[in-house]
Amino acid sequence: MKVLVLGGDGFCGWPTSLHLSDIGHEVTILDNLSRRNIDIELEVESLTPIRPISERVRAWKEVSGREIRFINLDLAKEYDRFVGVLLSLRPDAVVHFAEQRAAPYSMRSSKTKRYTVDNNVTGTHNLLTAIVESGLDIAVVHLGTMGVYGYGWSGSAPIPEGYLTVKVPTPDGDIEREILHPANAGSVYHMTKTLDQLMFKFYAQNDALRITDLHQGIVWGTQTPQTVRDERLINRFDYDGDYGTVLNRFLMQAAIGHPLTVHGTGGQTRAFIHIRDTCRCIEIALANPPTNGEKVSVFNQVTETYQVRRLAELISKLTGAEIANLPNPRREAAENDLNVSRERFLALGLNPTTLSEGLLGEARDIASKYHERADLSKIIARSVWRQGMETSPDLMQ
Ligand code: NAD
Ligand code: USQ
Repeated sequence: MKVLVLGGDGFCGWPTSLHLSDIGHEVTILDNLSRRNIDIELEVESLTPIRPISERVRAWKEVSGREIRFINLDLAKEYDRFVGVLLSLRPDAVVHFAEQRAAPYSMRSSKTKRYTVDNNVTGTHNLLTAIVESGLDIAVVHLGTMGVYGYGWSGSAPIPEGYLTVKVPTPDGDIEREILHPANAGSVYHMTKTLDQLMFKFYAQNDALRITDLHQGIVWGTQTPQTVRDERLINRFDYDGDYGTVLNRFLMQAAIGHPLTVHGTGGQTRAFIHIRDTCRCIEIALANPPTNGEKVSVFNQVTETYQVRRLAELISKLTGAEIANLPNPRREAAENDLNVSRERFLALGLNPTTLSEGLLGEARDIASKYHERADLSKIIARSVWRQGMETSPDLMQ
């Protein structure tokens, strides 16, 4: 299959591109390298030393004999060029990772709120309208987020895979309708993913586009069977207060002897998936697209749920790391349950990687190997959800 990977230089996009290439797909990466530029803006770097994209694809050719093409293009700003790419490449499928994905970054300032909305919403809309303009029948696989559902909206009922059946009272009695699960975003970033959903619904209905939306949980780990094949292929590992996600941050903090930065009581329960399973889920989604005219196909792309404080306790037990309960810079429920339906991927053959499978150690080893690259001043999360919210003290000065 010919696959165009939008955002293929990023944390999920790079290992997925290698995985798809390794199993025989013809892969082209399109990326504007904005994530690398945000690192420069935030004065922080991936803990792992990631190589320039041209070197990455060259190394992959040397190691695997397979070619991955790279196109530097801004999906949100270079619409005509993007239509040209679709017409010349004629991909069978597009995998869409190309969005600003950090909730804390999206809440830093009005500038980053506006950038996140402009980039994510316009980028996704450009993709959809470009496919229609091209006249090609291209399947879309988009990375959404578990955060579109919010946490605790429907009590203890499992969060369904995208759709909810509701009863609408009418003068003639109740009628049943299937609706998208109500959106309940917790940040400007998560809000853009709820807007993406509405655009997908419209284009699937109006233009019969074939769209799969994957509501992914928090991705942890860094390496995959492809990225370990050469150091030049190494995946990024974000640990800073904006882009680092909770489990990878805890593993890195434990490796350098930093107290584990639990926000509030750590009663927040979230969904998780290992990066290897992300790659496998995309492979499965590409192999099982909806048909033209079918509704958007939604999967919950998660393998486990954990409470933040339980994760901290688990890692503390493994490593002896201290736990610090910091004031929470976010506006979010202090405690929540999370019960997620995840039948669709399991039914299609996903064999989940769990936290207990030795991969915690692998991620910790990576963090130990590169610990000298860490800038300790970047660890504490400084981005607050509302003016006046308390920020946390530095724990290691
Ligand atoms: P990332 O920031 O590492 O990668 C995103 C890539 O997209 C970057 O390489 C960036 O340069 C590129 N990009 C952004 N805007 C672009 C534009 N306008 N034009 C071209 N390229 C652009 O993020 P990630 O962690 O790899 O996440 C990928 C996708 O998966 C995102 O949409 C994110 O919302 C979703 N997701 C990620 C996680 C996670 O834990 N990392 C969890 C759930 C969902
Ligand atoms: N948290 C801590 N300590 C930390 C970092 C985070 O307690 O040092 C807490 C946060 O307050 C939050 C939870 O851990 O309650 C998760 O935070 P996170 O930064 O790991 O994840 P989040 O902001 O939700 O975003 C990440 C990705 C995003 C993706 C989302 C999936 O950055 O792209 O969409 O996970 S989900 O959470 O399922 O919506």
